[in-house]
Amino acid sequence: RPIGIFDSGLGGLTVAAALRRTLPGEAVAYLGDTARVPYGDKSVDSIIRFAHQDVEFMLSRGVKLIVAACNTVSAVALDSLKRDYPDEIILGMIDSGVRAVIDSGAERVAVIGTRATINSDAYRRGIHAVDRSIRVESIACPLLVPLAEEGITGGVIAREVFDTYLGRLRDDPPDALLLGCTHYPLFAAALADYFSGKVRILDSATACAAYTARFLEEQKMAARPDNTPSFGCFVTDLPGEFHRHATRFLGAPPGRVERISLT
Ligand code: DGN
Repeated sequence: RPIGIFDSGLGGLTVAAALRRTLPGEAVAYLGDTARVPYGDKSVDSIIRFAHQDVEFMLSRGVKLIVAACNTVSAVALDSLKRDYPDEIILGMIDSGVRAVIDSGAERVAVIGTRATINSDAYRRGIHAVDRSIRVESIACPLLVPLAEEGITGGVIAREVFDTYLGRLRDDPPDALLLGCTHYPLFAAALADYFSGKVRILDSATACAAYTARFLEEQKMAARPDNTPSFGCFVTDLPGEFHRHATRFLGAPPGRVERISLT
């Protein structure tokens, strides 16, 4: 059975890419709710409602586990999903991101994400549940999502946007920067450069993939070695547009993209 990965749109493909690198033998079904992206600026009620519909669709595809590959959904709706689907395995982005911060040994970390993720305070709460002594600065960087979708992941425009949100950290850099949004791994190189290599960049997509791989191994749910891996995408709007941008996020062409409706 496939692993179901869902996101508000394209961004979760960075998680799918990391998962395919870590678990090349697995079948993956990806859902991007492109008709309603971005979730990051929506209300908590809307995000929870959309996330429930995303999960229902994933279950209809017979997946063995679901990865909420959207930091916004994970920060805002995961508790509600776990309450309403107690028999299903739903993994989010927060626990693995928190683990990456703890394992980095950082004493001071900046967490960046969408407005909804930062307003939820989920990463800070998660980090402090493990270690209260870590200093956490949380900063919403909403412009980075459209920038990544436009393919502007470096150069003067990206630098201006970094200055707007992260300028104050440049003079007094934290030990680590957690990329708490699906789109931000695309800026990893430019951000490392922006901080002159002084800040450790922690990528929540890679962290989530490693966490999922460990989980499958522990639960003896990993695909058998003779499994034929596959990758299929479902979107709620404009499959052609998704296809055009997907390679940048996935690192490879996405294959077949089917349009579906969630409502
Ligand atoms: N996928 C969202 C996240 O990781 O928070 C970013 C895109 C969005 O919905 N704003």
